[in-house]
Amino acid sequence: MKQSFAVKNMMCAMCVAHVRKAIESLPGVKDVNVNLASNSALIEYDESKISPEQIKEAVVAAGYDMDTTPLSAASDNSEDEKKKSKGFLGKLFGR
Ligand SMILES: [Cu+2]
Repeated sequence: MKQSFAVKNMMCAMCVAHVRKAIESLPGVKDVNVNLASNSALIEYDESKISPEQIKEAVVAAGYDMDTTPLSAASDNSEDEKKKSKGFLGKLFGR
């Protein structure tokens, strides 16, 4: 499962490193990519081993905050792709 979550209270690269460390040290987390510009963390995790709530706990323990509801941008990627191809086909058929 790969999802993006909103992370709050990050101010600089050090914060990003703290948040990343807190998340990546958790069991069940395979990969973490924390983005300061978008205040988000793209997390690849095993949902049978860890929940967003548990990930949030680690982020809060590190001094930051995280939404447990995934950002739609990450989970809706396939939807966007569908829309794009629909538009492309629409153009192709002159609609
Ligand atoms: Cu900082």
